Amino acid sequence: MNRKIIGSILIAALLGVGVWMFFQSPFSSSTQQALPAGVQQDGISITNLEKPKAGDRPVKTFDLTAKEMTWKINESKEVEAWTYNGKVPGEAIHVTEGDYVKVRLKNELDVPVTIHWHGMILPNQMDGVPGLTQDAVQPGDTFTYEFIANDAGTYWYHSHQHSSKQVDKGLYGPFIIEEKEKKFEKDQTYILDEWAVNQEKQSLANMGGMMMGSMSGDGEADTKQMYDTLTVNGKSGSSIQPLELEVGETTRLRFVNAGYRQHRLVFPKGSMKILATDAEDVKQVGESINTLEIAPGERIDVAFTKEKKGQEVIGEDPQLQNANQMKIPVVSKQKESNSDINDLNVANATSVGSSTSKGSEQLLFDKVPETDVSYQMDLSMGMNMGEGMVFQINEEVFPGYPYDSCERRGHR
Ligand SMILES: [Cu+2]
Repeated sequence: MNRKIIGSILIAALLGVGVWMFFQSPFSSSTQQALPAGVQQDGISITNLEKPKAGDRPVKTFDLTAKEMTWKINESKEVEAWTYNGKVPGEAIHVTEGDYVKVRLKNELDVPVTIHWHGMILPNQMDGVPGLTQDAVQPGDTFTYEFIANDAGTYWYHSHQHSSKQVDKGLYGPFIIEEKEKKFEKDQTYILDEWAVNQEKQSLANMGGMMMGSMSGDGEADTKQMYDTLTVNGKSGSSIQPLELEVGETTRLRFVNAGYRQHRLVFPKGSMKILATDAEDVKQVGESINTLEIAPGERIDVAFTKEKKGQEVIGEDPQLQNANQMKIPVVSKQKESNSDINDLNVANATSVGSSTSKGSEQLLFDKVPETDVSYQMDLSMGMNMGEGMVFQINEEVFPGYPYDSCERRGHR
């Protein structure tokens, strides 16, 4: 480990809460464990820590190559994407609880990358946070991640190097840890995302020109207003692969939101039950719901049953922008007539509480615990000199201290 990293670690430890705040972005779920208190005490650098050992566990090995690809979103839209193994989302990784996982990352891009395993509790040096837990993997270099897949559930992986740009350009994929005994025979993962296709075209046309503010000139969109295309597993609209299911059949559906926008998915009424949020099993009690609000970075698993004959649809709430582009048709192999299409019914939609996180709390606890201290954090976008659009907490950007302007309430 170089001195720069040790420096970063010391600064990180000193800044404490400030760094914690920074890494609480939707794209770094488990990095609060990255503050390496042990480093100062015994002087061992994270990168020299001993790797986990496979023992007699089954070893599952995967190769992921980060590379550029022209990715076809549908018949008329394509983007210059950054991918793991030439696909968006990247190669799906399925392992079984208890497996020892080895992932060899090769970087064929001309920028450094890493892989962060979103939601997984891992040994620090496998967490994929450049400058904190590893050096970023340079162009042409490789790095092998090794860890035990401990807790069954839905996770995803993504680059953590300049993640606002690299995840946006497609460097993400599903990571599924299956239970030793699967509860559902059928199992399908859907990763939601949004793209700035038209901006990319304009930006390519203006290559070398002066692009101001929110446009970096290479297709990266920094503001959510610029996203004009919604995708499910990298495809949009009629290019989205239908879900094949017979009437009465139940499947596990795993949803991951890899984008910057909250999505609200509407299901046919009475067809869906929540199984887990963020890889934590939940028990859905009370009234049936048919709307899922899924925040950036969040994962929600549901059991879905095809109740009706004919084609059904799971899709973005039609009241939201570009909703038509995010529709998963549910079809049976038997021939169906067009008159049998059962489209989304928003009028009957009931959501999971007023926001997803509140809903998750309600799902996770029989009685939601009362808080002692609460902070108000207003998330917004602002303009910064030299940087263009920035994400802010209480109008501060890292390393600012957003609590200064926070109202601290109810402290005992
Ligand atoms: Cu993440």
